[in-house]
Amino acid sequence: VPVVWSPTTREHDPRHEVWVGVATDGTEVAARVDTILEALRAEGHVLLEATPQPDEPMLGVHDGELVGFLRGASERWAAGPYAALVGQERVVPYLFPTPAMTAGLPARTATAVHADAGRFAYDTMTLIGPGTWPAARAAVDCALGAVELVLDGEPLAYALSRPPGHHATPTGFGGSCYLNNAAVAAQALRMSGIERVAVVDLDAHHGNGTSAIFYERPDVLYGSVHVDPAAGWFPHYVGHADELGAGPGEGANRNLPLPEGAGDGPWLDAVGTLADWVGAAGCGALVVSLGVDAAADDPESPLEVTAEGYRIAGEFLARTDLPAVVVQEGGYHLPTLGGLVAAYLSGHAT
Ligand code: SP5
Ligand code: ZN
Repeated sequence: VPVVWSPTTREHDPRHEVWVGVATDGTEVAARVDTILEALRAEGHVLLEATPQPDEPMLGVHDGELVGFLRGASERWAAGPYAALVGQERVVPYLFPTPAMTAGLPARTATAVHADAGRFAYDTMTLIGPGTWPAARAAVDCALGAVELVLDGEPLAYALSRPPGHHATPTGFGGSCYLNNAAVAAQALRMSGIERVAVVDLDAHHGNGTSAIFYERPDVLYGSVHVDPAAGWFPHYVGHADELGAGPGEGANRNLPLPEGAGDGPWLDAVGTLADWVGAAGCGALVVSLGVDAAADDPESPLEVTAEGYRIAGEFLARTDLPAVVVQEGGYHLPTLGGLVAAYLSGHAT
């Protein structure tokens, strides 16, 4: 399976996440790239460096204001007084102008970048450092490189995109995600003339960003299996079973939340349901949001999926017989991360 990656994705170093008011160690670290690369190299996959790709598919799923903010935020922070004053190199979202604060007032921007960040950030865990923009943009290039390979006739290509993307919405960032790599891939497949595209999301968390991007669109199906947000898990407010899409997109969104502790049995039942659903929906291509944080040893989710489970999930999605772009999402247990990705690809490639 061709693997598209970029050394630039290593430049994003979150270092910390501000979680319940505490600066915990960052989970979405640059070393993820290298451990996955090594595992895939060892399996004999072909590694290809991403090349710069056009902005259009990205701007087809994200508001230009979000993109502009992400591009400029780190420099704004460095130029202001606080970076040196507090000894913090990263933009930490600090104030959120939610309707609870600003209802009925004209929309405004904020001069201070840490307050302006609240127009786009929806959590405090997703910090912006000097390397964040180049890495996030390179992650999009990885996804678009994999799309290009599939449009050129590869049945399956893998994008080692990092930082991940599925929590990034049309106008917002959060959940360690800045730009929605998988959604950009789906949009690029659509723009190539494929009339209907499916996104199947295997990450342990619901991909609220991808869901939001396509919620009212009938041309991109979104299906996800994830730990039930109602059980107290990120993204908390989105990912429930009754979210079915809206307007022309009604019926094109499908969420299969699982209880804490669910393992291969119920997880693979859900993956099979999603594979059958997208396989019967008249799609011309598939994007897989491959988070491997549903694995039993992953510190960020309570699901208990095995590497063999991921391999079988790949087999199930291969049965859709759709050309497929697999995009990396979460997965945080460095010792097993690469093996889980390799397991999935071995199942999908057979
Ligand atoms: C792409 C993806 O998998 N994003 C995950 C976003 C959810 N992160 C929630 C983190 C909650 C608490 N983490 C505690 C970390 C302690 N080091
Ligand atoms: Zn996740």
